[in-house]
Amino acid sequence: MQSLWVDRRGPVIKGSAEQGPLSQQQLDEFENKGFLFEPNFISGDELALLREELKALLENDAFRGKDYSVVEPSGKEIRSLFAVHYLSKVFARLANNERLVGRARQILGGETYVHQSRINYKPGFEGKGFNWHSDFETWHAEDGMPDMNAVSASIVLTDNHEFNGPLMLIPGSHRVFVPCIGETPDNNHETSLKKQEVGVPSQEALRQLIERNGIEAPKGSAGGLLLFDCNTLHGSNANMSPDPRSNAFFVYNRVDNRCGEPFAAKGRRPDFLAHEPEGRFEP
Ligand code: 6CS
Ligand code: FE
Repeated sequence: MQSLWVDRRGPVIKGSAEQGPLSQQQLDEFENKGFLFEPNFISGDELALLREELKALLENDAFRGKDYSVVEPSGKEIRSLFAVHYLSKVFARLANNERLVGRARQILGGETYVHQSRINYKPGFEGKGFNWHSDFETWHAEDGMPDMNAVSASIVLTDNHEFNGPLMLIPGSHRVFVPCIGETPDNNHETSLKKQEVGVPSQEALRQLIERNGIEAPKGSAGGLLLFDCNTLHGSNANMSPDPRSNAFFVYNRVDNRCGEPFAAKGRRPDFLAHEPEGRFEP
């Protein structure tokens, strides 16, 4: 019987506590669990400005219908807005903020660039979920990302509670690579960004990994920071509450891990999903 997964080789954390800003204890937690949640990372006026910009971007009709603005399966509400660090000066400043870049550099052990940015809006009642998946599986297969040297920084912009679909993660799942069955369909992203059905782990692999370490869903008020490894299995439920669950994500990739030809897809995905280190993006 084919094995459910392949064990990941080598350390997850490639930097050191001496570099800062994360402590040895925080690095150890990330190494063991594959994620680290820091409540109240951003607050006050800085958070208020981000929330205003979140609303302005959501209401900007210029983005409607563009490939980087993905709507929910219902076709109405915006599900994800990609390349936000190119669309917004406020989010560009946040993406380049040393408090984030320093964490990424410390975890990855080298200089980084933004491989992808997005705001997942998950509007009240309408925001649908995301099936369990490893981002690295997609970025390796479809964007040509060679190794697991990328980290996602998710900034919680609206309160995340148990009813509005907080991000759920399987602790320790970053230590195994779960191969996904089936070929990558052409232009897979045109459906996977709305509802990912291809490139998802088997239920047996999920069952065994969840039996080992359970599921965690960091919750809390707006302003928290969730750092998670590119290979940590995660997903989220639909939003069953009136409260939006809007998070901004920046994916930092190590410069020497830049994307090349896809490892399991016929063609490269559009640049709003996989930026080049020196790339420009024309909205
Ligand atoms: O395909 C991607 O790049 C996106 N898909 C998911 C479900 N998470 C990561 C990323 O935003
Ligand atoms: Fe994801």
